[in-house]
Amino acid sequence: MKLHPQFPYALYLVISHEACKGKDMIQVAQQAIRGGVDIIQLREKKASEKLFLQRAQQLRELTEKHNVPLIINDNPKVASQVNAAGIHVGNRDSRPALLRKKPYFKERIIGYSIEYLSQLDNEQTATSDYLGISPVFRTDTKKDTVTEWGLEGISKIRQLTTKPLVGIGNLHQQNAGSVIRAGADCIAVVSAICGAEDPEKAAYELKNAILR
Ligand code: TZP
Repeated sequence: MKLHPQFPYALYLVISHEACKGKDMIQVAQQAIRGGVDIIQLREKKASEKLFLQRAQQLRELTEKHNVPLIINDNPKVASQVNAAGIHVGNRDSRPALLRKKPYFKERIIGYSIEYLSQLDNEQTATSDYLGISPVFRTDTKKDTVTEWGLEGISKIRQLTTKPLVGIGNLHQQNAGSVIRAGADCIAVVSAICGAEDPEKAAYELKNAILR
């Protein structure tokens, strides 16, 4: 595969304390980085602001050491407090066009999830750096989703935009390659790495499946 020049990452880990199911989140992230994860998003939907910040700070220390960009899910304050590389927002979260006007996000990565084709024409898409195709396949990790894009959905979106596309939703070693071949630039996963017995091995095998 060829990396997208504006988003040169192939394997994207979306992590939370909860998804690590009792394992130490920072250790899981460290193993995932060793296995080949290129970029990490901290997505804490259930944590208090204080815990979110604490976890973000710990993850920032680790990612900085390994030169891996850290993206914060839908919390501009935490993102700027930890000097994150960027932010990811869903269709019902903060608006990319508004975030872009804030000095902190002017030059940082803004990711935006696509749930409807009509979003492709809006100002939010125009001001974001990459689009999350959410979800590619239905997943128990996030149940409040609208469209199951499938491989056909990715191909369709690929024809309509040159923006970097990040597929997410029930992706694993067996289907990651087909998602890239359908037109995605990057694969994002939660459980395929956080829920794996050996996160390093899981990341390594996923990366191979993508780059093959
Ligand atoms: N957005 C769309 S699907 C999803 C998110 C955050 C969760 C993906 O989790 P998993 O475990 O990789 O299916």
